[in-house]
Amino acid sequence: MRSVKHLCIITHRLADVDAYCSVYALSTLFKKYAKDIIAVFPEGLNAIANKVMHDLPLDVKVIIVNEGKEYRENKGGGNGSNNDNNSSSYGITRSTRDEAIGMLEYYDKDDLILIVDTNNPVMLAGVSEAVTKSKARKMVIDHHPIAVEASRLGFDEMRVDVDASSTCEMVYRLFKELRSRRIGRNVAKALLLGVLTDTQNLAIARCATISMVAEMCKLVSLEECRSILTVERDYSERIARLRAAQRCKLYKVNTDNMVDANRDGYSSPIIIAVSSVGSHHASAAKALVDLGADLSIVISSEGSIAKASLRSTQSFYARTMLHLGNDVLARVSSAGGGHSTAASIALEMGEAELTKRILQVIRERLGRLDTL
Ligand SMILES: [Mn+2]
Repeated sequence: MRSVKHLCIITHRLADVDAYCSVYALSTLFKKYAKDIIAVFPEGLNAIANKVMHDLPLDVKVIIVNEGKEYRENKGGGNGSNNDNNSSSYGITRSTRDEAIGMLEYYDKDDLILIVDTNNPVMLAGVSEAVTKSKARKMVIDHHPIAVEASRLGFDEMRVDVDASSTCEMVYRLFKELRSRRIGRNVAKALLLGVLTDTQNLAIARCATISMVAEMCKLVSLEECRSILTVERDYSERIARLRAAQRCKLYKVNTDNMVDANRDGYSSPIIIAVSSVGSHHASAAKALVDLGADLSIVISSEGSIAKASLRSTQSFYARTMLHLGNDVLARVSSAGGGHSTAASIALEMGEAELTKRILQVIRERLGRLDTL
């Protein structure tokens, strides 16, 4: 760390709040160590992360890799540090992947590539190859289970902790370890935003996370962070959620033969909801679980690519130990993966075929699926 010339921080494609906020905090932490810092966002940021970016703009160079599209916005003055002006200009370069790739090719041993919130090369989209080939030192900070393909990227150091609530929590630990940088208000806000997002507003937080949250709360309020994260769903997303419910097919899994079938209250059958939408499949999958499904599968397609989003309840995972990322989608294809109760995949195939394959894997683990 003492001698980093160029630092490039890369997140997974379509960065979420945890990914963006990790980049924000790390870029502040590394200011002191690196000569220059560049943040790369493959395929941009999701809607809510974009909102956070407006509130907490990065004051390092930002490259948003837009596959196939070529246009630029000029970098606005670099001294956006610590100002409270929410509408302050921030520098963003939108570019094709060539610029990011060219830069990584030029990196050498004195440079560092930091991958955050993902360890799966697939999630790096267009820049994955360039990272693999780069001569720079490489480090990953992540709270997802290690993907088998991760070794391909050739990391010099891996900080992976699946017990951490979020990558932001791991970045917080890094601050503590280095002790070289006091955590300022904006960094505290970023770290708290990442934790809140990845713990569903602390609903699934563990005790270890709470002490960090308490420390951040000395600098920033929970209310302020929650207000940034609240977004009204737009029309198309609400329609997608309702359509998913309208079109959904239901299956029942008989749980009589399951080991813990008679554990208190656990004897009711498992309900699986399968549906398809034109867009917002992840939100729709979440909606079906909110309605009462134990497991939901929502498919949508874009051109010749079919995408699926899977969600389940915590109790479904406790009963079946079926990890939606590792046991279901990673088995359908190496392009799939995710968490125990939320996972996604995108593959070149038809919707019907993808649905069939996912249900087949689930059937192998849970047994017969009866139509409801
Ligand atoms: Mn995360």
